[in-house]
Amino acid sequence: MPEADARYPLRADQLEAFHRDGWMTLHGFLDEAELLPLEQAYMRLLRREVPVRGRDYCDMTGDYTRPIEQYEILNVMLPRVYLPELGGNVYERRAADVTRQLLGDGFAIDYDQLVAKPPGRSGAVFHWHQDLGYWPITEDTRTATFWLALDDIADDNGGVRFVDGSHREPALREHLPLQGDRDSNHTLMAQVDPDVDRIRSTVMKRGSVTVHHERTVHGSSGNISARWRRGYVLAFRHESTIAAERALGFTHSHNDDVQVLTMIGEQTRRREGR
Ligand SMILES: O=C(O)CCC(=O)C(=O)O
Repeated sequence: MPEADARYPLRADQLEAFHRDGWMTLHGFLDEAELLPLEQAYMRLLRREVPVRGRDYCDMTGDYTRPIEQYEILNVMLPRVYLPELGGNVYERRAADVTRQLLGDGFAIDYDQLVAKPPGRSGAVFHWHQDLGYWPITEDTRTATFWLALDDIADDNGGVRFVDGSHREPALREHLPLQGDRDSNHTLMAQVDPDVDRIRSTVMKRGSVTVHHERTVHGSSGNISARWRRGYVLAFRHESTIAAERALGFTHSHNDDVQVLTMIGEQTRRREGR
């Protein structure tokens, strides 16, 4: 039984929304007193007061070589590895309680991540994608990915948008290389048709979270506002899945040198006749 402050009983309509749409918003997930220490830790990592190794501090727009001052997105992979005091915080514990209600027992944090867009970064785009396409093939793929807002979120500061029900499609969508050149740009983009797909934005206050399924198509536009857009991601997967990933040498660090044979990679190779 989780500690009292970690309990977050879901209503029936929230459970239903996650399974029907492939994502949901939980408003007011953390209160201001709970957010403040997390925000302090977040900013220490973002300001590089805590050392982060190699590519785990990077821009997520596909360019690892750009000087930090020119980053569009400030991304920190595996913050709890670099700042162990983050481990076991109230966000982690409450999200674990929600995961248990959504997916059952035996789930743990596979990885965490900070995804920040400073004000006025129109290039801070996460192209449409399905998370599962970037991960190794495992028997059990179930995932609950939490995205905690440290700022009020809307479309203008690059809030995440989701394609409702896309997690229920029989296969992953085809992901095409951006700019048609897989070698110079490693960004892959899922095909989304605004005339057919039901695209929904997230509009939520600081302290709220979205939770999404590993197959739900999602992405976000640049930050054209004068305020920050800071997200703190936690992904829960089954302990057996995490063990299978680690056995392949896959840790979600951008320093991993394992060549992951993703489903998207397969699709791309097939399409290019390789
Ligand atoms: O922060 C974003 O805009 C996208 C994050 C994302 O793709 C994810 O958490 O899976």
